Amino acid sequence: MSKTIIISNRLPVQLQISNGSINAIPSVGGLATGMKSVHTGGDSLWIGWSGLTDEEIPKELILKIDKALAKHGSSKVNLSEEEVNGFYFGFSNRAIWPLFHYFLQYAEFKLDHWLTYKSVNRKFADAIIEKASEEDTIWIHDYQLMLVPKMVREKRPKLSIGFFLHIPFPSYEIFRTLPWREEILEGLLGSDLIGFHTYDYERHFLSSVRRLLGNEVSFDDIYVDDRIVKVDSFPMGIDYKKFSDAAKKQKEFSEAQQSDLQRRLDLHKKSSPDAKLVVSIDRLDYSKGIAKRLHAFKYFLDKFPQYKEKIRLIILAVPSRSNVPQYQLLKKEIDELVGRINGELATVSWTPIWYFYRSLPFDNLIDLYTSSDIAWLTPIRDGMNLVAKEYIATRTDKTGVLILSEMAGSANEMNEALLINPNNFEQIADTLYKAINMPELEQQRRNTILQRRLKRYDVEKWANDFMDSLRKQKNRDAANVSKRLTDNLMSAVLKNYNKARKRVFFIDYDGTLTGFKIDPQKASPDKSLYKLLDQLNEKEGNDIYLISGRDKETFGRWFLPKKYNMIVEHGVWISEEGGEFRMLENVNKDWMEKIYPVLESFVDRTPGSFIEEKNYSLAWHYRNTDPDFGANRAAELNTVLTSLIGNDDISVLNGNKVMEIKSSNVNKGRAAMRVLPQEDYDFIFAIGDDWTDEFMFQELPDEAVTVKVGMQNTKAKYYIESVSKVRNILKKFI
Ligand code: GDG
Repeated sequence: MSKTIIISNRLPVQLQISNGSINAIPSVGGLATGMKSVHTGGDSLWIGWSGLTDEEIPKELILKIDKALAKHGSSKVNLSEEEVNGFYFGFSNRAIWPLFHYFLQYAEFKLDHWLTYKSVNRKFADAIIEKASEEDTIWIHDYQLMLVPKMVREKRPKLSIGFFLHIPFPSYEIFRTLPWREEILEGLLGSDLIGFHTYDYERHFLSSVRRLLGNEVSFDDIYVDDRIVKVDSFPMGIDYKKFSDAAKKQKEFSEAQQSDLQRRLDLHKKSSPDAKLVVSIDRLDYSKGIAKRLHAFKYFLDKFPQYKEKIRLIILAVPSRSNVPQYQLLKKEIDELVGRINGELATVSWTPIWYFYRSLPFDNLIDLYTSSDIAWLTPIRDGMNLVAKEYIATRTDKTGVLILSEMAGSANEMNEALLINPNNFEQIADTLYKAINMPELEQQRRNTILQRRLKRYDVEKWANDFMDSLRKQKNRDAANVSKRLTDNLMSAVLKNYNKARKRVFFIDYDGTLTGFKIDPQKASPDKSLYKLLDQLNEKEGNDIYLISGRDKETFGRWFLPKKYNMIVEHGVWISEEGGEFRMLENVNKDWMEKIYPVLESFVDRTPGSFIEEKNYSLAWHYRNTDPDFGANRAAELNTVLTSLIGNDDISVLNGNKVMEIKSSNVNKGRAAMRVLPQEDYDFIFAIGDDWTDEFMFQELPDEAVTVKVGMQNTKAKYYIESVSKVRNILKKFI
């Protein structure tokens, strides 16, 4: 039976060792809860680090620990202290975390950290390879394990692999500063599906892939060798029911059942009819903007002094990564700031800030959420921010105001919250004022909408959506695979070929017989290509047509007086058996004068693009421009040309990074069909890589063997993955 394997840095179980006995306690964190529906029964396994280094685990307990973890469907990856330091505290949290949260100034790029990151990723990958069978589905989590997908794919090419990034993916301008940027992208592209919290992170990732690796990207599909990798956004939700049920239960508590914290919170609320509680909960992390929030609070109290003695800010900062120097500095900064503000403003009956530097039990968390009139979350960058969602879920009477930084992923889905820029103190102070004075009806209106959405798209739905999408991707792959020109299919093609008496080959040039070059003039044929074409052509019964959009001068220079046929400029000219070019199609070129200056203006405004002037067509090449910019300009040019062309009999072809304007009655399909009746062919073969070749695939008779180079949608019967395979296929006909 196939199983699901989940991989994350940490296992969803906490290990406690005391007096030789082991206690494995399931974690209650968001991820562990969310994965419940995926991580169930005997058909799933969770692989991760236990939280204890090799040095911390007594040798005699290893087996016992493995058994205890197995009971929770978990299996551990063993890490030494040195590995944890280099991989987790080092590369993950001193390079990737700051960089991906736009704290470039904190990012440390150390070679030894990177090398440990790589070797630990290899350990995780090996653990998967050891446990996975061919039909299994693998879901890898987060920034600590970005190299794992490729490492697994190399050993197990058929596995279905998903990856989800829980933190932001930064813009290309930030990402490109990473010394090992290509390896990180290639690592991720080992997946079948890559998920992000928001569309912004997704488009940043796609842009980096296009710019740094040069892969072809079409909408959210990335073409990687013989695979299509899908990228999508899945905004993570919370266990809504758990939070709202806990809040309901807490409301029914008698005074005796209440926590000490709850009593303290109630005391504050009773201190004055307009007393307000504002809560903020985060890990102590510079990305969460705690220091700025404190400054903003002081700013607010200076601007609106009437709220002194009435408003209290509760800061719950959960200790995090205290081994990393930057976090130690931050702790010091926050301690001092809280001390300074409290020292300056406190009165005998009022302390403006209650500051907890610890993790509180779940029930206390609920006390804080349900008692606070306002949740104030001001991250400078945050992948999602689940606290914002949890606060809303606990507001059973629908009151309460959420102030949320627009830099948090969750702000995308929580428009009804009061969104702020965490750097704008004036705006924050005014928003806090607005929140304090927001009428209850208004609060309820906003929260009703928010709650409805959070309830619907909860964490279980998130996990199931991701898994569904991964399954669909696998099925899509399988559908694609059926068109791949495999060895078996090729044998059948060869059988027909050998039986045939008269055979014809239509072979495209650029992107088919040769890869793309920055300068198209440099893509001239090499010796082995001449040899291959000569041999194919000399074979009894074979006719070859090189069929290209190139101009006749270039092809004449490269191939004359070779004895094969050539159709150039998409079908305007033909040369047969080494003869001079003659016109195959009568075409009008009056339009060129009108269009040329338009293309020139696009060249001027699009660095890296150029015009190729052919006898009967004009091509605007944009392969060497910035990919996004080039694509935008191409769309713009398309609009301009469409309006200019009007009723003229010309058309615009969108090729592979080239737009070609030519007479409408010229295309490769029409040209191929004109030469076809000259002989009684009983084997027809056509191969090409781009849009212009689709005309041929469409026009040729049904029995023709048509082959697309690349995995994009095609009218061809078969495809092969890349240009590197074309010559081997053709060699089989010799
Ligand atoms: C990363 C991304 C993304 C907090 N204090 C206590 C406590 N918590 C719980 C909260 C919440 C969780 O911790 C924090 O989740 P966040 O989403 O706010 O932030 P990160 O830890 O930075 O998580 C983030 C997330 O991954 C998921 O993809 O949203 O952007 O940075 O669930 O309730 N829980 C208890 N006591 C506490 O004191 N029991």
